[in-house]
Amino acid sequence: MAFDIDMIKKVYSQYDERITAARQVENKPLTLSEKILYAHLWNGNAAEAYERGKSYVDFAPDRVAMQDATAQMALLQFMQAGRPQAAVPSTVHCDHLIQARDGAEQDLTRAKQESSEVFNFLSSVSNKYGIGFWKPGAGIIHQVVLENYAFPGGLMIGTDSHTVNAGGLGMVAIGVGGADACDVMAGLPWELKFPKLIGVKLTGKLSGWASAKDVILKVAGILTVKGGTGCIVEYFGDGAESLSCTGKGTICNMGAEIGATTSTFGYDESMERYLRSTDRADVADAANAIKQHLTADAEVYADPEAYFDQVIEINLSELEPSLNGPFTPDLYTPISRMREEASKNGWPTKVEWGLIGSCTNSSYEDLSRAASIAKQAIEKGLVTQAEFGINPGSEQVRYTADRDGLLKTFEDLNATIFTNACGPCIGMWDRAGADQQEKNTIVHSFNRNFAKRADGNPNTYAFVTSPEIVAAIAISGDLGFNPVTDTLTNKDGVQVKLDPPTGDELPAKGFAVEDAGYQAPATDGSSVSVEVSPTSDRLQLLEPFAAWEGTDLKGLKLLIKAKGKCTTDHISMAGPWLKYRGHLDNISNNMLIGAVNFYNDKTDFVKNQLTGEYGPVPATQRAYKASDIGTIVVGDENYGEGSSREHAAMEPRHLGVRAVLVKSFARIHETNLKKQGMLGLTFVNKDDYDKILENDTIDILGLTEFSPNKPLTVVLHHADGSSEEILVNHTYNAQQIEWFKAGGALNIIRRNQAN
Ligand code: MIC
Ligand code: SF4
Repeated sequence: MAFDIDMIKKVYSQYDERITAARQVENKPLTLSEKILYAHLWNGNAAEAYERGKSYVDFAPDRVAMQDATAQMALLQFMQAGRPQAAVPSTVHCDHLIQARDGAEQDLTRAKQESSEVFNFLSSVSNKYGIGFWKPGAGIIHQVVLENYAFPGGLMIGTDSHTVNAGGLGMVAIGVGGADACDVMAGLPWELKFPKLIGVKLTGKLSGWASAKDVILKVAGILTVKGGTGCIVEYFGDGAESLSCTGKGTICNMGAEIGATTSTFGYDESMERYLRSTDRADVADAANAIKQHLTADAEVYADPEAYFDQVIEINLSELEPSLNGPFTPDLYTPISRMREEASKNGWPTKVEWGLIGSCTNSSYEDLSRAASIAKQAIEKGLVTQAEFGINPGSEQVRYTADRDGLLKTFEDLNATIFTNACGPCIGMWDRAGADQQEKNTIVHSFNRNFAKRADGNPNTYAFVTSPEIVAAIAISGDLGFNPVTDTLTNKDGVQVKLDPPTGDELPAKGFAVEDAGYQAPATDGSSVSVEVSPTSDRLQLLEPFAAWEGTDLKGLKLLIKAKGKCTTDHISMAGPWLKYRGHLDNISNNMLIGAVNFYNDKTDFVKNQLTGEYGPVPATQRAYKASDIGTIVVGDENYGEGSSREHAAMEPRHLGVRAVLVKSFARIHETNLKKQGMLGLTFVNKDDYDKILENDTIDILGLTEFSPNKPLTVVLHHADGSSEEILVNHTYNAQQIEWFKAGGALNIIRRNQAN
C-alpha cells in the first residue's frame, strides 16, 4: 500500500471540478502541465486565466521532500515557524553525507560516525514534526520518492534541484530552496511564476545502445543550460509511451540541467506497471479512474504548436548514444564523433573511472542494462581498463539487484559497490590521488559535471552518459570507443564486439527488500526534544537577519566580478563543505571560492579595497563586514545555475553582501536570494557588465520607491573620480519586496507568529 493514500485520493477527488473550472477560464484544450497546476491552486477553483511567464500564482503542493544537506537549513528555519507538525506530508532523506571510498559497508559505518550529530538532529526534528525519515543507506532522495511517494497528477516541491525526477511518474515536481519548503510545511501557499511550456514530441522507439539518457542529453544540447528557464517541459507522443517509467524519470531528472522549472509525462501503462511493481496498486487504481485528467487533452498533442510556447521533436529510432561534457552538461557529442572531438579539443582519452549511479540513473533497469555489458565483458574475456564504481539508487534497488546477481556481475569485473547514496556525484568521493590534480578523464551516469564536482580536481574531465555506455567505455578505457562500431582486443588477443545492452524494465521476480530504512514519525511529537549544542561546529541555530534600513544603499564596495560560469557549486562548493550545511557561519567560509575573478582569472583571490591587498573571498568579505561596509557581487549569465542550495544565498546575506547584480539568474537561486532578503538584480543592458571596474564604489538608488516592474538605478563611482549611472531590472513582486524590507521572508513568518 502507498504512503498517504488518503491524501492522493483527496487530490484525485477534486480533479474533475478543478479541471472544469480551468477549462472555463482558459477556454481552450489543456496541456497536462496546466491541468496539474490548475488542480493545485491555493484558492481552489480557477477564477482567472494566468499568463505564462508573467503571473505570480499561489499553489498548494501535496508534499515536500528534503535531503540531508538541504534539510538542515530548511528545518532550522521551520523550527522557528511555530507549527506543531508539518502541514503537508513531508520526508527527509539521508543521502548526501556519505563519502564513497572503500565500499558500501565501511563507508556507511564511517558516515554514521562522522555525521551522527546531523543524522540525530534530522531524525529527531522529523520525529517531532510528523516528518517521515529515511535513514542513511536507504537511498537517494529522488529514487526513494519515485518508488514510494510520487503519483501521477500530483504537485510536490523538494529542497533539491532534481526533485523534478518525479515527473517520470507524471507529477509536477519542483526544486526549491529550504525557505520555500519551510513555508509549505508551515501551511502557507507556495508562489511560482506561471511557467511557459515547452512540448517535446517523441516519436519512434529506442533500440540498440540508445537509452532514455540520450533523449535528455540531446535535449540539453539543443536547449543549453539556460534554454528551459521558466518553463515546464512536457513530453508526449508514442515514443514517450514506449519508455519505461524510470527512463522517464531520467529524462525529467536532467531537465534541471537545462534550467527547466520541471518536466513531466502523461500517465500511461509504463507508470501503471511501475506503480504496481512498487506495491502501489492502490495508486494505480485511483489514477486509472481519472485517467483522462492525467494527460493532456487530445487536441494538444495533435497540434502541439498551437498550445506550447516551443515544440521540439525527437525521433527515438534515430537517436545515437552520446556523451555530454566536459565541465558542462549541455556540450553534446554523439558517440560516433567523440574520438574526433576529443582530439580536436585536447580531452584526455584514457578513461580512469566509470561511475554508475546518482538520482539520474540508478534504477533497477539501469543496473540491469549496465550489468548486461559487464557480463559480456567477462564472457568474452575482456579485462576492464578503468576502475568501476556503482551507487545503487535505493536499498530496494540494491537488494533486488543483489538477489538477481547483477551486483555479483559488477564485482566480477572488480567494481566497487558504494552505498545507496549520492557519493561521487556530489564530491563525496575520496578518490585516491585526486589531490595531485592531474589531467584525467572519467565517465559517469550522473547529471552534472561542473569543474571539481566529483573529486575536487579541477583537471578531471567528466563526461555524462548512460549507464550502459559508462560500462562499455570503462571496459575499453578509451573515451573514443564506440561500441556500436568498434571492437576490443580480449586477453587472448582476439577482436570481440560488445552486443547492445539488454535489461529488465522491472525485476521479473518483483522488487524485494528486508529493511528499506524508513522511520515513521511519532504520532504526537510534542514531547520530543530537539537539541542543538551551542558549541557544535556542524549545527547552529539561526539568528534573524536585520531588516532593511529604509534608505538607498550607498558606498558599497565591489567584492567580486565573477567571470563566466558561476554555478551554485562555484558559490557554495559541496564535497568537503557539505558537513557545514547546518552551520551558517562555518559554511560561509566557502563563499564564492570557486568563482573566477574577472580581473585576474584566479579563483578565491580578490582585492580588498580597504587595504589594496588580494586575498580569499570569504576573508575579504569578513573584513568589509567588520568595517560595516556593504558589498556587491557582479556575475555573468545564468548565475546560480545548478543546485537548490540556499546556502549560496544565505552565505552572502550572512556576511554582509547587499546585492547580486548579474546578466541573468537561474530560477531557484534568484528566488533563494529574494527569500533571504537580498537584492537580486539584472543589467537592463548586458554590456554594462563591462562598465564595472575593480575599484568601484557602488550605490543602489530607488529603493525607497522599490516597486514591481520599476527598474532601479546603480551608480558606479570609479577610482579616477568619474562616475556612471546604469539601469538595473528586478523581478520582485509586491510580496517579495516585503521580504526584502523585512530582511527575509522568515522574519515575516516570525512576526505573524508573534502577533
Ligand atoms: C546537487 O546535485 O547539486 C545537489 C547536491 O543535490 C543539490 C542540493 C544541495 O546542494 O544540497 C541540488 O541539486 O539541488
Ligand atoms: Fe544526489 Fe547527485 Fe542527485 Fe544531487 S544530482 S541529488 S548529489 S545524486
